[in-house]
Amino acid sequence: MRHTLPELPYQYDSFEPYIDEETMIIHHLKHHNGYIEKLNMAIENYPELKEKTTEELLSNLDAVPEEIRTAVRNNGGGHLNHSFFWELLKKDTTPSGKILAEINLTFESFDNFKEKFLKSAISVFGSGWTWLVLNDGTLEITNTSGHDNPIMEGKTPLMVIDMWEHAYYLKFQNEKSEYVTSFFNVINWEKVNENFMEAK
Ligand code: MN3
Repeated sequence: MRHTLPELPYQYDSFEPYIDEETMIIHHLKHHNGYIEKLNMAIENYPELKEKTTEELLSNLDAVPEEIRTAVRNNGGGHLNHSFFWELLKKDTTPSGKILAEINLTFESFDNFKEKFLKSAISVFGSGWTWLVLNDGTLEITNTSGHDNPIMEGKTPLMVIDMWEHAYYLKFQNEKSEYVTSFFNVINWEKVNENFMEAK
């Protein structure tokens, strides 16, 4: 199977003014697609790897031959993380249900969670991602570097923000915290709640 670019269930301008249209277009058609092309190239001569999903590849990198392991890690991770990220964007949802209750329990309040998430995100050095994950039944905020995914450490991703410069630089330049604050207006909390219920 060849990996292909997932179509987005919304228009590129759907998240204005929080995420600009131009960034969405370049991010999806150039960056995400680039990872997919490089992943397909890396596994081209490995029929057994072509049968695997990106989740399967990333959660067991030891099964990937050493000569293509870095390429699979970077580009398979890029494909997996972006596919997950796109699904988490939606305007006008509010945190509610079980996930909100769990956030309040773990972080004392939603505002406290938001503050911790923001701090963690702006502390990403170089390129990486900031995640809300379930780790052994407990909510946790964690950063990964490059395109690493928490499943590589046995954690289940619930929500994520892309902290690579290509995700925000056109609109926010070096104002990382404005980007993260803005992102909080387009988090699909229905989807995060769904991810949480599945992970439990
Ligand atoms: Mn990106």
